[in-house]
Amino acid sequence: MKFLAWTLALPFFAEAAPTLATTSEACTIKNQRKAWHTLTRIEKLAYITAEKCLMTLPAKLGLKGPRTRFDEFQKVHVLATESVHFVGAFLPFHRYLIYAHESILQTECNYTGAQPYWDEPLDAGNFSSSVVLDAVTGFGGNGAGLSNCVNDGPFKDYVNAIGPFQQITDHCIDRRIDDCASAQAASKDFRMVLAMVESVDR
Ligand SMILES: [Cu+2]
Repeated sequence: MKFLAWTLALPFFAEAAPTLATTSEACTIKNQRKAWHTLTRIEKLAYITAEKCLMTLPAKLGLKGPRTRFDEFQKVHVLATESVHFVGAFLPFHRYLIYAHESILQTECNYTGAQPYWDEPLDAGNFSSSVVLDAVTGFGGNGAGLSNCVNDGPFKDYVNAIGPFQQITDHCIDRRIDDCASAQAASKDFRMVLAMVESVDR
């Protein structure tokens, strides 16, 4: 959905900055982002390995709280939350954060793939059984117990230093899936939201 919304905005940027067209060059390196369910097992494991690398690299931005490079992304998001949510900067900020995350996986963790994404409409109403949440070739399953700690998969033992919200506390990665709510990831809902965005832009 974000990709499509950004694509819709491109003509407006092109009008405001016509010099962009004269500076563009043909791509020499492909960085094609693919849906998780289309990746091979090797590609999935390569991404998970890179993400775990990020969780072992020491923080370097000097922010209060983060111990690892992974933590730093979460901290930057926490610090920016009040400024970038529910405003026009929402999509550009999050796209930039994802781009930075992808770039650091590649430059600091030897990841040679692109940032994968979750094709959510495929799993609408059924997130809990998505291949994205596989315990071996995914991100682990639903959380359990009162704390909703994820207790399987590659990230089950990570001690998260950032959050909840503005707090700095050590805690597990938690997850609580609501399959009823996930039904709103259906294609028809995406199309409805895009139609709303289009109508506002005009
Ligand atoms: Cu956000």
